[in-house]
Amino acid sequence: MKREVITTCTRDCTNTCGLIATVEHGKVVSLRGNPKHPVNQGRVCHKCAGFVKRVYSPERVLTPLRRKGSAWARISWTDALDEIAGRMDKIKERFGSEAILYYQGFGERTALKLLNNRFFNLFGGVTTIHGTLCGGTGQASQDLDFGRRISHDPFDHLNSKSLILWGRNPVITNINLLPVIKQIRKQDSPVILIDPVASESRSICDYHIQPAPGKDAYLAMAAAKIILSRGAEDIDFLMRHSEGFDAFKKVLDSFTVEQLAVHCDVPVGQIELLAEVLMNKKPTAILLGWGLHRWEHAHYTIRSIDALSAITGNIGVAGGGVSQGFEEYGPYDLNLMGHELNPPRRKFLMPLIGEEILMAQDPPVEMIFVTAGNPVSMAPNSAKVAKAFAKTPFVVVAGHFLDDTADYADIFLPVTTFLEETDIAAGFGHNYVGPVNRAIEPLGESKSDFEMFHALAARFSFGAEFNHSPEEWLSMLTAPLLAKGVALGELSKGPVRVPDAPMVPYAGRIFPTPSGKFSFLAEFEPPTTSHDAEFPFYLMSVMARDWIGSELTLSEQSELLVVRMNSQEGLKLGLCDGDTVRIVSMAGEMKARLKLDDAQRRDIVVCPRGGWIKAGRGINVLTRDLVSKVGNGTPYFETKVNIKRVENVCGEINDSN
Ligand SMILES: Nc1nc2c(c(=O)[nH]1)N[C@H]1C(S)=C(S)[C@@H](COP(=O)(O)OP(=O)(O)OC[C@H]3O[C@@H](n4cnc5c(=O)[nH]c(N)nc54)[C@H](O)[C@@H]3O)O[C@H]1N2
Ligand SMILES: Nc1nc2c(c(=O)[nH]1)N[C@H]1C(S)=C(S)[C@@H](COP(=O)(O)OP(=O)(O)OC[C@H]3O[C@@H](n4cnc5c(=O)[nH]c(N)nc54)[C@H](O)[C@@H]3O)O[C@H]1N2
Ligand SMILES: [Mo]
Repeated sequence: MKREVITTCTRDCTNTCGLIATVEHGKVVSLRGNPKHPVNQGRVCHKCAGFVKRVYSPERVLTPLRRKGSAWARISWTDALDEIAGRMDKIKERFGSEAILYYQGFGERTALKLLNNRFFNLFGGVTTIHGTLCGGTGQASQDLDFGRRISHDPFDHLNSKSLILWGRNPVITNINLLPVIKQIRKQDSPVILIDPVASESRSICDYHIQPAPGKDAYLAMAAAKIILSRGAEDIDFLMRHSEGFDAFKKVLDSFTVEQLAVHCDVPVGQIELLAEVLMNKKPTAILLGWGLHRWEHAHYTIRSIDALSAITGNIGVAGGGVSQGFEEYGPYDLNLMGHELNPPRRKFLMPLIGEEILMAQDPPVEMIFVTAGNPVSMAPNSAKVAKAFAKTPFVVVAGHFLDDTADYADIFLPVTTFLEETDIAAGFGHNYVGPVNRAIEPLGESKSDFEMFHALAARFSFGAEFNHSPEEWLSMLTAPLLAKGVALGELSKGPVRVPDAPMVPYAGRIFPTPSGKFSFLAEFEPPTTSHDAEFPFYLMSVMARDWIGSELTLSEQSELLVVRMNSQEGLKLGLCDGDTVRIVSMAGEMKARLKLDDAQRRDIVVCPRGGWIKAGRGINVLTRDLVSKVGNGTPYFETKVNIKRVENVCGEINDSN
């Protein structure tokens, strides 16, 4: 018996690929790209085959677990949910419902996941999180310029005569962009990569500019100055469609191009090249990545880039724009989250989650419920997050594997993967909504978040209000799409483009700002940075090629994490390629395997994010918990480190301390 099921990848990734699962005897035997999906057109990355292995991994947890001392014991769903409901009632009675923290991670952001919040709101409203570990800084910054961040449809980039990947690494993170980039390069449109890291995406670009990390604002301003000095600005846009240009110009006037070049550590010749492309190869699409957000003053970078695009007349035109991503929850009726059912409830900042939990009073945090996240590994300053979780009297984690966060759980609830679920998925890399159709029965005793909260709701007086089938909820959640003419039946059959998503945002050059105009960055006061001899390198913990987020198993992590650094810097420290090293920061330290790499800047070390602490690969043991100045984002890359030798493959063994 062989069946094919049309579904959509729901993992936390820019691609959100359409998939076809082949099922034989109730088991998924392969997962391949759906050739009829307009975005991935049958393509998938190698992580897709890996996902089937993940679903059937012997390490996956398939029954509820209760902590008994330091060990886990199997319990029934009935006992697990009875205990959780009982604790929730008691906590509410004694401390109020805000003593419960609901932490929703990024693991899966499908339509039905919005109802997790509804459950907690029907309960009375608990403490939730705001701010982000991911991309909120860029969004908030672009909201200031454009009124609302709206990206060009990825297919609009086919109209571009040049394209800039600014802090984005699509070779690893967004394979569906690659054919678009290939196509425009064939048409002689140059592609520029701007990234302090010599990333994999160099292979698809004509030029690579490698600015000092976190200093792109100076680069964008220097290019803007050159363009203005040549009289190549779009005067009509500046006069009629923007405001605040004079103030921005004042900021530009306070520097010379040479000073700006020194600040961003890019030769003037390369900045001229960037300016030439912007002047002579119009329109230019600028694609911002998420790496750019991970700085305290990321808004200066993003707003200066927006300004550069505005000055060159690239806003509101086909093939132009500064695009940064899409809203995966955008197509749905967000009111169903139920936030209006209660007065506003307490929110904790995600970037400071450890601190927030530890400092909470009135009420203190008595319980944490985590779904689709692994904050102990993925939020900054792991030691502090772990301390906060350890101190909390009752922790429930719903997930697939016993990761670092599960180590602090009292109850672990096994959830299904998307292959076992019915749902709808939109993405943050394109404008399509895709069906999630159940390919196989839930493995073991696993339940979807939806079924889990349903069963939990049945233990409270509001149970009946939650009690609808997934199909009923999906028709309510997708009401805004249905109102735009999409049929619900269509949504379960295949991908559907959000009907009113623009190909080219701000066409007509009208902006959803109060004035209706594009708004320039008007103030610029970055902190002065000085060289830190103790911790000389920025730690660039970027997306891994072989996994998403922290979606790994323990057995996949037996090797040391590989950290790359510039060869000359390595030699200066007496280090050889392949050495075992310690990466040391103000917050902590960990071991790694060193890879010397001539192409890297001298002031950075580069490693993949997502490893687990218990496997010795949790990079956030090193990162500081800070919050960005705009957008409540997480400036992971403000962390500076040093590299110390543990074991030298060139001969001697010693600890250099
Ligand atoms: N394989 C894989 N794919 C993924 C993920 C994954 O874990 N693995 N995760 C998904 C998620 S959650 C996200 S948010 C996206 C992220 O997608 P991307 O934004 O493409 O990936 P990042 O690695 O976060 O950052 C991209 C680049 O930004 C650069 N960068 C960092 N700081 C600066 C700076 O100051 N200036 C400049 N110019 N560049 C800078 C980094 O060096 C990095 O190469 O990828 C998604 N796709
Ligand atoms: N140092 C450093 N740290 C970073 C970053 C960085 O660049 N550098 N990037 C940040 C970014 S961009 C992001 S998005 C965050 C991600 O941070 P998190 O969201 O905390 O981490 P993930 O590893 O994506 O967690 C996903 C978990 O959800 C589980 N899961 C998947 N589907 C479901 C489901 O339907 N239900 C439930 N209950 N669980 C499910 C998965 O098995 C996995 O355990 O990490 C951030 N952390
Ligand atoms: Mo992310």
